[in-house]
Amino acid sequence: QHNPHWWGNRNTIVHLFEWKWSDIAQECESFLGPRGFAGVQVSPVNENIIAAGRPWWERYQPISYKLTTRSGNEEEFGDMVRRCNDVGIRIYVDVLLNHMSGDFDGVAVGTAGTEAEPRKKSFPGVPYTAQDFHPTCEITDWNDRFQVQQCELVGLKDLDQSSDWVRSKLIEFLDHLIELGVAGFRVDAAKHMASEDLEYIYSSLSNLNIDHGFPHNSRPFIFQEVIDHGHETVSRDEYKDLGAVTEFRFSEEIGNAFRGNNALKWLQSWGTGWGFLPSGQALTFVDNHDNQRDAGAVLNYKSPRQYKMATAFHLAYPYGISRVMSSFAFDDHDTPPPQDAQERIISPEFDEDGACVNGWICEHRWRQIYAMVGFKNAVRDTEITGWWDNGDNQISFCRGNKGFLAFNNNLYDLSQDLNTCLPAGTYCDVISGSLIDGSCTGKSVTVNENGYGYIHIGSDDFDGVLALHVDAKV
Ligand code: QV4
Repeated sequence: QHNPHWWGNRNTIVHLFEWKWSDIAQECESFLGPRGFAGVQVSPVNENIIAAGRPWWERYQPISYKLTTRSGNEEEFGDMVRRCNDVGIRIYVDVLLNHMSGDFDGVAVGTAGTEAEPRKKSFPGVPYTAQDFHPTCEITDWNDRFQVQQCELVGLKDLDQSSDWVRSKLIEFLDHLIELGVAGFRVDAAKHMASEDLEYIYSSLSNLNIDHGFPHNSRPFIFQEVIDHGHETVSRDEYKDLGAVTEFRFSEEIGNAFRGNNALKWLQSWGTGWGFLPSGQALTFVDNHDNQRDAGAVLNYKSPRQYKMATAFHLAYPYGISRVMSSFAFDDHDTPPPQDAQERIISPEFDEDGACVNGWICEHRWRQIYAMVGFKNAVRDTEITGWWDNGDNQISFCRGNKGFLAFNNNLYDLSQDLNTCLPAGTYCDVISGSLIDGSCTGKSVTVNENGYGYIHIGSDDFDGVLALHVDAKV
């Protein structure tokens, strides 16, 4: 179940973290469709606990499978899926199959008004009782398979997926979403579930809904959250044949490279050459909603220059199933999404350039990022050719004869003739500007009969990357 069911030449998923369904529907129609995105990963859709201050992570603590959260209700969800599918944007839901909520004193009331007593493992809204869960224990040794898969991840009540009842409830929940037209699922905390149980669940799911434009017998796309740094007892290899797996090493290594801890010239062998999963099994990202909050090598929107360069490389190099992060501004791990005084999530607002202004970061609306989504579509099905580097942090390469990329992460200028592999003509750099009414609003490059063009990226230029492709030829 590795096929994401993209439309046409589309290639890129965006995670609209904590967005409301009505805003996503609008975004599909007004921005994502026209800009050539392929799909959206949405936040968890089922009822969750209400945590004080409304941190984003309350949505990772389920109370029932009713589709009411701060993002909207079932009707709004269904409307979003239909409207997005109508403009060729697929919806993938973040699903919590591993656990229910953590401890809560007394009776908890969820976002759909359902009551539960998590401490007693009593979730009448499903219903689940204590016998549907693994015994309570803590994960202290992350290389102990029993603990990782049968104890409680940060105290979250751990469902027993080998039980027929639990399986049937999870399948019913996922099938309900398939009926509503989704294309697949991000499986949260997959590592904390036995792969045999997941295999049973995935293979029991319905085919995708033909009323939403999916071909007959289409299987749901599955991508599983398994964090594997390369030395884990529970490894990504146990899951990769069931569906795609999040490739966390990609995120860490691309961060290292563009932070300057590893010369860009080494990226020539990017992909499986770095020990990553085979391309079709790897869900790739510069950052995700968890690791963007951790200190370390991973880049996030707070280092925009390097972040845009890393994203350009991510989307230009033909490896993996690409996902772009779209964040809200945060100070610490618990910062809630933009909300009003009644704790309702607020809608994004945009300035005249289309950038988000009211607490939403919307990396996917940064020109340098959505332009690379267009680049990836334009060069689809071509290979890397014509690799060049200066032996250090200046590199360039072609995507067949359809696209060309150059990066300068050195503290001196890149100024020289390089092989762009493109047909002769003048091309707009889609990073510094766009092709508008037949001319370039940013840099342009003239390519001669031999495919060479003069490339300049100053060390103090606003962006350290330049990108040309055939759809932005003057
Ligand atoms: C606290 C203590 C625990 C204690 C527990 C007891 O920290 O030690 O056992 O109380 O009651 C929140 C709080 C956390 C709290 C927990 C339970 O932050 O302090 O535990 O709730 O009340 C998200 C957040 C977590 C959040 C959780 C549930 O990141 O902070 O916990 O949601 O709301 C591993 C896994 C990987 C996982 C990753 C974070 O292998 O699968 O850790 N990633 C996914 C999601 C992630 C999510 C979860 C899993 C859980 O991507 O966003 O965690 O669904 O690497």
